[in-house]
Amino acid sequence: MIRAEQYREAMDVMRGWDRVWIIAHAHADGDAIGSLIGARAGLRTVARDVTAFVFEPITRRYEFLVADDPLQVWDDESAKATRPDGLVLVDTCSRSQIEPFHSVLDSLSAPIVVFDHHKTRDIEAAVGLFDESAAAASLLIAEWAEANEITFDHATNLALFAGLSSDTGWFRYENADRRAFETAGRMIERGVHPDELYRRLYCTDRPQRLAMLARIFDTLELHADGRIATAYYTQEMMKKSGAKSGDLEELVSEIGRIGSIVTWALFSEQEDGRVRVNLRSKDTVDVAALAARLGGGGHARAAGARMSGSIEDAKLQIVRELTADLGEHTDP
Ligand SMILES: [Mn+2]
Repeated sequence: MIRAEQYREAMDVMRGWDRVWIIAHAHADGDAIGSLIGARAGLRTVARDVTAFVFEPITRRYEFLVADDPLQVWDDESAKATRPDGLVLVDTCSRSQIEPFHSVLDSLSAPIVVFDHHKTRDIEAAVGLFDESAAAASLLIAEWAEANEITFDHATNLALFAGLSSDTGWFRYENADRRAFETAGRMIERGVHPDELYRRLYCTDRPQRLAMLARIFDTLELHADGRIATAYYTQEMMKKSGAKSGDLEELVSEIGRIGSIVTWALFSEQEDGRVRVNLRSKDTVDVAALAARLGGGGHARAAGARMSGSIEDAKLQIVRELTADLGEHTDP
């Protein structure tokens, strides 16, 4: 838990800033986007020039959250002209997650304030609001605003709720604790309608997403007596189904519906030919540890990394590692 006092001290540091940049991890998910929007709104109460950056255009699903106030897509050129007085990092504190920003980060003298709930941490912060027990970075932003008596407008409340709900799988995951529900409750009090938000976020899939799911399910394999599952997709499969990257968010969760599975992996061939692995675990297995060994990061129940070599090689390696991890947790 982070105390109200710590949130206020963080604000005292930020109060002196005029120009502020806010960044989150690449491939911004719901929580990253919610945190960016919330941090931007909060910072605007103290700083004159606040820009929240994403490294790619955001997923279509979340576009309505920033329809009136878009997030800035990062490009090195515009960054060359100016430098911020302070940098705020949300939903990550890991270099590998902000690759496009490396050259700027290395030459930046501005202090960094971090709001993060991940285990992996290798960026030096002037103020680190780290809380692994927090269900989402959006929750930390909401608490920070409350501690500093900042009132958000409706659009910002919606974005923070979207962030908190997406990182908790709409309040289904282990991290959906009392604090998450209570924070959500306060957002509802301020006018968020979860049913309406759910429809706008999750009942808007394009048929191409389901076409991809069908193809991915075709690749499904069970290992270790059905306790491990793997599946994959290739660029070729994307082409054939007509899916774009925006159609593919959180496909990995669909696999976990099989009862026998304890831990699972979805491999995806990236445009550059590298393989990304998304790892999930229902309990016992800490996939963050495995992801970290591969140079990636994440949470105990959801993590990811990039791997070189073929999908087949990656699969062999991951199944071997997950089998070993499972073994450690099996009672004799
Ligand atoms: Mn998060």
